[in-house]
Amino acid sequence: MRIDILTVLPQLLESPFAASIMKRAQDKGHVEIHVHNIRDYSTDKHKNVDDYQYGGGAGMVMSIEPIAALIDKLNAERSYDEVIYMTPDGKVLEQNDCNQISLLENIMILCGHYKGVDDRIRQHYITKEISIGSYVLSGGELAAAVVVDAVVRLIPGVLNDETSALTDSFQDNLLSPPVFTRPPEFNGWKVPDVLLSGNQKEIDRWREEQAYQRTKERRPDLLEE
Ligand code: 6GU
Repeated sequence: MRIDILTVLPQLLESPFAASIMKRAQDKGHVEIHVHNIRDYSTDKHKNVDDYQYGGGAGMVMSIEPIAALIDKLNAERSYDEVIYMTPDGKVLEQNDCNQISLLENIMILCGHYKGVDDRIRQHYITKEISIGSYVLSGGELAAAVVVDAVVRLIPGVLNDETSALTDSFQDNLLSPPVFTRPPEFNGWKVPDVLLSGNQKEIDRWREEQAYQRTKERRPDLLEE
């Protein structure tokens, strides 16, 4: 998979992909992540990437020219399955969206800033609009990093058996059961006996029951789906 991220703040997207599973996924060739600075495509003499909005009002709008120049350049190099715009008024991301995006070959992700982008970008270039929740971030970069992380870990081969995505919370509309490791007792707080029993059938049954109970208590909406 190839992911091109379009941003006015490329610094914000350096560390999220430079460690752990995201780094290994790139090193092993499962994904290429390219971060592009929109400002490099400004032809304005001050390298501006935003302007006052028509009709008046506070807040700047990201201009169409530099973004269009960058998207046109990328489109000429390869064909993209989706051009995603990160925006608080997009569809709220869920695991199923991530599963679908993880099957794609090439995607672009445009990060919004200020009051957003000139709407003609959305009308003529964007194929999917994503939000990561009902709250407002200063820009789309952190949200884009969330999407990339959630998607890349689903690409076959990125995770090994121990970190398998198949047992993640949400994959079966259930939250994950509680987990424990050594020591078996700390401060008098004990690990549930069943996990030390060696009876795999009992353990599996206990985990299923716990997953169901947790989901019922914390996210009953998932059980209704
Ligand atoms: Cl994608 N962008 C911004 N700026 N805020 C958000 C968001 C995106 N998703 C939730 N809040």
